[in-house]
Amino acid sequence: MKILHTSDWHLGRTLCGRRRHEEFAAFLEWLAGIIEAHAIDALLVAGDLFDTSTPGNPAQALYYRFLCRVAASPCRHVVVVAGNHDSPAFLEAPRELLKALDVHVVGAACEDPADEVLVLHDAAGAPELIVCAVPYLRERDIRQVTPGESVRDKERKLLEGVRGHYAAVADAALRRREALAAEVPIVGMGHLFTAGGESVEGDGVRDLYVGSLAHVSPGIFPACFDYLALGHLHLPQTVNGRDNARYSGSPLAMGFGEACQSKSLCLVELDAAGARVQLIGVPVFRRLERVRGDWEAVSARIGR
Ligand SMILES: [Mn+2]
Repeated sequence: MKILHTSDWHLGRTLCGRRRHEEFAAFLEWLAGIIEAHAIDALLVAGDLFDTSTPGNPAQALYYRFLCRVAASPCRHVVVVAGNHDSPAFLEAPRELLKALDVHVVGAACEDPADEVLVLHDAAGAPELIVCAVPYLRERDIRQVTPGESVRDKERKLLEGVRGHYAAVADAALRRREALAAEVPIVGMGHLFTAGGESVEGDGVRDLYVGSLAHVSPGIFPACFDYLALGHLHLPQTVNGRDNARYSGSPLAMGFGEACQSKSLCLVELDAAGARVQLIGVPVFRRLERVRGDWEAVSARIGR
């Protein structure tokens, strides 16, 4: 089974006040082509689909048009979880309608962790993949506030909350698999910062978590995940060197700080032997460049 993992599209994001609609449109057009060319069975989008909780109409139009195109392609499933930039309510509003297109959306942590477990079926109706679709976990989802707690108590409770949530969802997934009595792979999703992760200055990532969700250690993720598809960090990277646990990274450079990064998607092939990952480079739809020097040098560079 072939899975495509991406995240952090940030549709609607502007750069120095300029709209980037054409770049986003070009990316989604290219992505739809990749899904068709590689005969992808499931597309996983690990959060931050939109840049703000109230995306404008052009960004929404891109998103829905893309989902309709993928729904009409041989790609059988799309799973979307919310990131810290997304509004859970906005993403989930068309949930029932999208379900009819085989697009599954989880905007907020569910009261019953089993509700974040999706069993996806192949064309013949047999289960082919279990997805633990964990969205960005907000403080209120995972932490009970008690009077008089210290900053350290708060951090500890957050980390325990994240670990507990992943453990509960993984447990539910294992129970579902047992009930299916079929050797179906399990894929985890999430949108969070794991310790050791890399970000760069000016990508809008680093400052998000100051004073909020702490950096979880890679050890909190349950061992039953055959692959872990994460979002939040914009630089493509593995989690702690594990080939089957990755941040896909953002497909477009979100700022000049990311201008020199090569952007990619993760194409994951799952079979009895496990997960094999191949990176697919995303073309640069508009080149960003920092120019330094005196005016003569800068103006000469711009003129070229
Ligand atoms: Mn992001």
